[in-house]
Amino acid sequence: MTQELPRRAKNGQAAALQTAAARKSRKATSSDYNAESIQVLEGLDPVRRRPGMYIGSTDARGLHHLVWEVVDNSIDEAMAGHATHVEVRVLADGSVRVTDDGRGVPVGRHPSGRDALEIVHTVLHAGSKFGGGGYKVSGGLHGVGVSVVNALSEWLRVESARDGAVWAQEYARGIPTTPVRKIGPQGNRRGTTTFFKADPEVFEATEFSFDTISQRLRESAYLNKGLWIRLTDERADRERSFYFEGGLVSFVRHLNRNKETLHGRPMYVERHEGATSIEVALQYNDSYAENVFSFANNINTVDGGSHLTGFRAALTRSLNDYARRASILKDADANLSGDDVREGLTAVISVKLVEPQFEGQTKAKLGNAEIKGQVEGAVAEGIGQYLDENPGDGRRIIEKSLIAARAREAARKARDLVIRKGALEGMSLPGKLADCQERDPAKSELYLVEGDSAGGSAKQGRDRRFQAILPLRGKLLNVEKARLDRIVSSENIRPLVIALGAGIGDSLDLAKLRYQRIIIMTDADVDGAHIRTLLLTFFFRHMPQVIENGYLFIAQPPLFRVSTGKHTQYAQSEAERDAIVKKLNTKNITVQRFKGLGEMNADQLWETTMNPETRTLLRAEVDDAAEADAIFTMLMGERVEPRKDFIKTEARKVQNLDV
Ligand code: 0RA
Repeated sequence: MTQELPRRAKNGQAAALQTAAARKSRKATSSDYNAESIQVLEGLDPVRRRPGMYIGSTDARGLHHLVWEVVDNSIDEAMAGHATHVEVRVLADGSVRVTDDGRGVPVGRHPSGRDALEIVHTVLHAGSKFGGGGYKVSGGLHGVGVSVVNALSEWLRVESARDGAVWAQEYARGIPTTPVRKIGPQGNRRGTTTFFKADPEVFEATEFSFDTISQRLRESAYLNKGLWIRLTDERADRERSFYFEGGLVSFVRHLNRNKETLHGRPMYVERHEGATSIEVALQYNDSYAENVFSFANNINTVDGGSHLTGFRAALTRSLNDYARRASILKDADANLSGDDVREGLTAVISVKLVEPQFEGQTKAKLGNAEIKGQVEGAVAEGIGQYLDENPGDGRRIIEKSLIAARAREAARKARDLVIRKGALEGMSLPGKLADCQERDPAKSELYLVEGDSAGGSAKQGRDRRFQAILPLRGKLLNVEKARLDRIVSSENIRPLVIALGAGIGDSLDLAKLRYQRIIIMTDADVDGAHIRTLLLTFFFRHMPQVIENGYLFIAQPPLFRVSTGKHTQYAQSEAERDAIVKKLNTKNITVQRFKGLGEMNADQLWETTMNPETRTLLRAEVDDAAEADAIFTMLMGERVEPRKDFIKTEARKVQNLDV
């Protein structure tokens, strides 16, 4: 290996220079090194041309994909049993360092003549060709390879401690700037360290978020019990370590941390079958929401798949079996449905398998058919045994499911009543709704407006051809604390459900949704924030498909109007107002602060908040379902203490509270 180095040095430098030149000319020149360098270029050029194809986007989410990619390689090494510690450090200059104590990325001459380390970092999808085997991930945005990170980094440096030495190589935008060099003896160091700086030419912003990284690393630590993960942020002198002896049991406890649970200890199932491992933890709480997360090879399979199907089948079957065994359900009683037994359920399902097949548009659905039966068998056996050993817990869970079944029946009746009543009135749309003329949902917008006076301005200001207005008055029901039967009969939610036209609960049919832009428009004050949160909770809990399809938006009314008599400008924040005032410095200006939507006249409301040409809308998105659930539980749930804690912490961040 050592004797290879001088040649590699020459080759490495040549490759770096020639690739840069070739990028301009797009032509191969004569020498061998050039031909090789062009191969390198062809390897990563598509990544720089279409980064979104490889990391999803170039916004904050795509940016963080760089970290996940590098960290996941280290976690793969830990899953394969070769590493125990992973450390992520955000450095003072905004670059990131990821270290593990695994075997080190292979170094040395590859049959192609180039160094293995260089190939892994400069050829698309090369990583997997170096064996390692085990639970490597394939498909989707995951496991695209460190070469993608390299291509999208202003610079990257990798160090691999193995075979008696520490080896290093550096790159700029994916192109080697040094050969693979021996930088010192191995000593007692082992494993891989990667430093990289996201390329500001590629990303809209290059600032990494401590909270986002922390959240993800915490989740990885839950999914890999016994693995130590540390996060350090030099920018703010913060540090956090994750290590969970209990793995998924700790995960479920964490998800239920602000809820009242029905049984003290989560149920836990672990089974290994050949190279496949299955792990499931679950615990019921007294809420009405289902909170089930599934993973395959540490990837959050948000669209479920065979492991989730197997889990659900086992849960319904084993709870019904138990209920009959314990004579809680009698011969004449109907079985509990899947929906009934999943009310108030928090569960995490994690499978690890050698050749995962990820399906669907987002590659977030596990396809391997054999997994269904394996999960179903393991879970049915585990739950059955738990219930027999803990009959008190069993009874509480079955009773909760029975109440859920009755509530579902009551909701069905209430819904039928609503529909029949609507039919009797001839028109099923609520009287408060000022509908639009457009009938194509893709072109229709519904504004949900706080209060009658703002509703009035909105009705006058709108473009009635495609904009409908539904004023919401009075207290909105907190859906977090209510079951579906109360929700469909609530005075404020029912008109909303009817106006949307898609039904709710079991009968929800998104194809019938009358508007594909649903826009929450509330005042920029505390009451407005409250109503907005209630509405977001409603959609998140009862019509998540509306959010998933990108149909839910939040309007951004301005806070200030700055006018010079001739010209008028609007500002959405104090900073924006100050900037405008500063610009107009030589002039006579009036600044008006809008206390609420009702203070704006119809023209102003149209111009600032409703006109598609000039308005800004925020789209509601759920990035992290576990975190979103935790926040809604905390903001809207039964427990007061977590809410107080949250308000205290968040209050420190608030600069200007408008009460
Ligand atoms: C394939 C083979 C071997 C190590 C790795 C991959 C590896 C890759 C990364 C990426 C980050 N940390 C890593 N640690 C290890 C080694 C094969 C061998 O030594 O026999």
